Amino acid sequence: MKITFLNPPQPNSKYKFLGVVAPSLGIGYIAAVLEQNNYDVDVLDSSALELSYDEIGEEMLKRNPDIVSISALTPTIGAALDAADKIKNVKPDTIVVLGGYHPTFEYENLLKEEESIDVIVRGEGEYTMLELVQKIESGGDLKDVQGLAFIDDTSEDKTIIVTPDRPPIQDLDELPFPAFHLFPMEKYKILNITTNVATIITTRGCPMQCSFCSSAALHGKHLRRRSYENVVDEIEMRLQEQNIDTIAFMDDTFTLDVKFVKNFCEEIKRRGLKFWWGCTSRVDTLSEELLEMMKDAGCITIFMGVESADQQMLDKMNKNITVRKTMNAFKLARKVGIRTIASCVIGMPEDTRESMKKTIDFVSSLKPNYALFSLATPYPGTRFYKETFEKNLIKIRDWSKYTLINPILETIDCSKDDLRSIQKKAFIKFYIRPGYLISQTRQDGMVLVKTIFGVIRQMVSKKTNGNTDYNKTNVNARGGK
Ligand code: B12
Ligand code: SF4
Repeated sequence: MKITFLNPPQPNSKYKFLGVVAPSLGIGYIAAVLEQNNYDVDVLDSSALELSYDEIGEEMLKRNPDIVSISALTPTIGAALDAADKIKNVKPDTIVVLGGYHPTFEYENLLKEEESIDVIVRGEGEYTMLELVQKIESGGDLKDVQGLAFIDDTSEDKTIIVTPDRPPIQDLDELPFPAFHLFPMEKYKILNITTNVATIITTRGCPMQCSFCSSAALHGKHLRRRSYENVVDEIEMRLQEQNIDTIAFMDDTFTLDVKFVKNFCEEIKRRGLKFWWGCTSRVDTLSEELLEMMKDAGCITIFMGVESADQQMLDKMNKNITVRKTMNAFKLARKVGIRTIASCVIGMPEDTRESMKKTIDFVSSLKPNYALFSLATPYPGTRFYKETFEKNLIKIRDWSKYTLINPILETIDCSKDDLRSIQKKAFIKFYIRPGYLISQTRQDGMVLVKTIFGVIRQMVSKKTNGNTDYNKTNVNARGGK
């Protein structure tokens, strides 16, 4: 039985957030589990390879898989569905499976409206996919596999069968390392530059449960993490096998478990491993001691969620941080000499021009090296989505626009156009400051600073320049307008 994993095409270059094109760890893990169980697996990353739908069709005829498994986020669901249509068109007997964030929460609309989708995997995919493939192979009953949704083909009215949820994988160390050998590694980029950066994830789940976060909705509220030995084993392997010098930890909050981080830093030193790394953090998890240890172990950049300067807004998001803690974390990182990226959200329904201005000014006062101003976006499965949906606040149903740079909501005193303009001005205000430009260029060099400017300009420009925009936008599952 042959299984091809498909990462759908990027509808346009704006989706390449910060110019990042990275291998999907989700697909990498599932493919590794199937390989471990002796299945014939390959990966078609049509985003990295910049394939058109016709080229995807040609690849399917060449590769001839029995099952194609497609991964989809909310903004890529339209592209995933168009790819599924293409696959069914060229090879109607292919079983098409859909998984990932968007299908996990929107399986009902998808199955009812989209004939090309045979099965949806909800939640964590490793063992659900393995059992699904085994069942398909043996001709068994899919109802016995936890974590699936599919149409009951004996029903006349498209009854959907939803099997019980699969409990989260408790021991992440039992998983093989992601099967990166199946990916076109030379195609991956950060800031649109081909890099020698590897991506690794050490945790799943988050106890914080911020209202807008899909990750906590899919991976659950208990932090599950790999042991530090297992993580450092993977790093050692990647340093030996791939031509890399930098590791980007993709965890939502790498520093949530302080003991883990300390052990991890000590283990890197003990094994004498030399590489640069960057990670994400919550402002309430950092101390000077921890930052010193991280720097000593090679950490050069930390991405931190500032979200808002307005305590009321932070509380609304259930963020559980204070403005004071944020100031302290940035001060400490600067003192220790680790670069910071501040990320904030503007345009929550209760945000006002005043509170957004406060946030934008606050970010500059933190003196981060770089800043991101995202527009509040309600992703399916989150509490934020439920609340804004019920209050009829969602103005845009086209899922391809759910990229954090398009206004989806309006606020008390701002229209969508106002929000777009506030976001643009926030970027300009932060980045176009003479003192900032001089100090950043001194630290990171002209080339890097220019590249970052180019990427940000592309992100917030109104123009889109892709040729693979999906073609059906008037249906609910694809995000009717
Ligand atoms: C790393 C990351 C990125 C990276 C790299 C993406 C990549 N290629 O891996 C970059 C920076 C490029 C990125 C960009 C964006 N991202 Co991002 N990203 C993440 C992050 C932090 C980790 C993803 C990851 O590797 N997880 C680890 C793996 C093991 O878990 P997983 O991805 O969930 O996969 C499991 C299941 O979902 C499922 N599964 C997934 N795919 C499939 C496919 C099949 C067939 C099956 C059966 C199962 C399955 O099984 C997997 C294994 O258990 C997540 C948050 C998170 N913790 O997951 C956000 C997240 C996925 N990103 C998100 C978003 C919104 C974006 C952006 C739109 C904007 C942005 N600023 O972040 C862009 C759009 C990218 C695009 N392609 O359109 C949202 C998605 C919400 C949604 N409903 O779509 C998340 C959940 C963040 C959040 N907190 O809300 N992202
Ligand atoms: S935004 Fe970060 S801290 Fe909040 S729930 Fe999501 S992962 Fe946890």
